[in-house]
Amino acid sequence: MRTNFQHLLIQEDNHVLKISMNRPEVYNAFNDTMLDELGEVLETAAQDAAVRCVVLTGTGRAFGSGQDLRSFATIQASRGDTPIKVSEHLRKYHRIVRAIRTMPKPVIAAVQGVAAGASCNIALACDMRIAADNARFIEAFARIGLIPDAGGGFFLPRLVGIGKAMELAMLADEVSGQEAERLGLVNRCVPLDEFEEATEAFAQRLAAGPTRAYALIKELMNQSLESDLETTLRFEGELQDIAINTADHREGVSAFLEKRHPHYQGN
Ligand code: LHQ
Repeated sequence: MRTNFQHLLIQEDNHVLKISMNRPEVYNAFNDTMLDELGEVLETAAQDAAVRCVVLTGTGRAFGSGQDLRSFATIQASRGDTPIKVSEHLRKYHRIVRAIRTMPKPVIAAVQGVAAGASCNIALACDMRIAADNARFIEAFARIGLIPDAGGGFFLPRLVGIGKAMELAMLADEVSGQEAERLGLVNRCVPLDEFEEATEAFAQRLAAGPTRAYALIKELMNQSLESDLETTLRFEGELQDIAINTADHREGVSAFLEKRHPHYQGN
């Protein structure tokens, strides 16, 4: 896997791939290079069997501040009075959201400090979120007359319900780490001085789990978000047919019967 990125730091340890967005001087705002690099590394990680859990985080005092407004203003200015079609540019975000959702392994967002705009929504697209108690989630879009993008229109109402999603999107107020935990926006919020250790423990636990079953769980949950009971029951059967034939399932049952901890290989 390529590790020499301009705006990403990459660490691989014990089957956990940690991707740190690294433009701390702008709170890790997305420019084109960082968007492309993140898309690339996520797609590579999806294919790499040695990676069994991915952690997405930010350096400095933020997870990320969304689109780099300075670099986008330059593009806007160069167009003069011609209307801009931002949907082309948003494809770079869609590549990232798709890579996260289809990745056959867990992806955790580890959020400390600011997570605003598209960065907030990339965190919401991850499978789970761990936050430090200094986290500041901001659906910042309406502050500048925009609407949630980068998947926020899909994940936000599904995570917090339609009423709260409307409030967060329209008022664009900050949500603290503790409040995010209460709302179900994050899975857990921990004190900042325990954040790194807690994130690592969370990721290592997932990386030691039955990775193939996790991939099937993702498929099931993704499908369930857009489906009815009958279709979901049928799909559960199809996926369980796969899970029951995995080496990890056999190991799990053997470990249970032998009263020991299972050692999952991820297949
Ligand atoms: C930034 C940014 C930033 C550049 C902080 N850009 N420099 C998609 C497609 C096309 C167009 C538009 O958008 C999108 C999707 C989106 O993501 S829209 C939403 C874009 N993001 C925002 O609107 C958030 C903008 N940032 C803020 O409102 C504040 O910075 C927050 C509330 C995040 C943090 O406030 P503070 O804690 O007071 O920090 P700060 O404002 O002092 O920021 C620290 C530095 O980071 C500062 O630089 P400086 O040189 O002055 O120290 C900021 O200019 C820079 N920065 N966000 N998105």
